[in-house]
Amino acid sequence: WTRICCCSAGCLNNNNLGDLSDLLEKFNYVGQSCKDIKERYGVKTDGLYYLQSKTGIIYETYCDMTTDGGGWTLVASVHENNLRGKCTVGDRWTSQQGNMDVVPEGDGNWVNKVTFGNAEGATGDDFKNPGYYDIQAQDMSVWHVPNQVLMENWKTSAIVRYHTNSKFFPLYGGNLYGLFQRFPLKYKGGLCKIDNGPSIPIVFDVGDAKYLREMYGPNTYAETEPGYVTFRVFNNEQAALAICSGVKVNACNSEHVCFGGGGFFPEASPRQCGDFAGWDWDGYGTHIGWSATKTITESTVLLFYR
Ligand code: 3S6
Ligand code: CA
Ligand code: CA
Repeated sequence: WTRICCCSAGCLNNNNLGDLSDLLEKFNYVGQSCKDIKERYGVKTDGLYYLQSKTGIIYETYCDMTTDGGGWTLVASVHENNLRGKCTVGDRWTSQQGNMDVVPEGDGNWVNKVTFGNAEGATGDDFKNPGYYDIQAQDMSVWHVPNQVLMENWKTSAIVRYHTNSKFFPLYGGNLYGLFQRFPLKYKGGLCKIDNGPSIPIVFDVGDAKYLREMYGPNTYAETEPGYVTFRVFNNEQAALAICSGVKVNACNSEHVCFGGGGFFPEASPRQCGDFAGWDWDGYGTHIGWSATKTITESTVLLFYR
């Protein structure tokens, strides 16, 4: 047959039915999260899937369907496009408006519903999708992947990969959006260390705790304890930082081991303002003093929920 149905809008035929089935193929598996898709359809393949938020937004993101049983949804990436630009364009996870005490919360993207970027481009620029605020999660997974690596190689190219397994998110609002409502990222919003947020133990899928801790500057070793992910810490000058990947911080020069945060970093202004804060304090990528390695400085942080 060549036509199965005609109406005033036209006919369905072999050609456009083929197109339609190609389109529908993409929606074979749809769910509110990668965990939802895994549980509904039993899929075991890493890659891009369509998700639908509670409010009906359809979006595409990467699912890790294998690590520790799979079901991990990529919800965001934190990419540093130019560590020498201090709260300039691209610093969406701190401020793109300059280092300014009159904008203490910076761009506010940790606690709003603005989305940006795309999944395939997540190692080339910042990414944030509706899952960031929509998915009620239990645990978090973090990958540090060298900038510009292609999606099919993320998993094998990651310098470190780890996840939490304590189901901590429900205690703190169900996801990062909820956590940072409870622990605001605001300059002068609290004091180091008494107002710092939670440190959650992590288990490594690639690399280990010591390797990750030692990616930060040698001077930071005395201020950190490996094997945790830490949220919302203040530094000596009351700047707020969002996430300290791989470490608990026991002192207050946290700008060298944490990323993201509010809009004002007083010490040697504007040198610590930007998505990767003061990771270049003793030179870019030098791994001297307070400076991180070039490897971690030039890697994007991928954030997953499950
Ligand atoms: C181990 C060297 C300590 O140097 C200090 O670190 C210096 O006095 C400060 O200016 C500097 C920064 O606060 C590091 O964050
Ligand atoms: Ca950025
Ligand atoms: Ca300092």
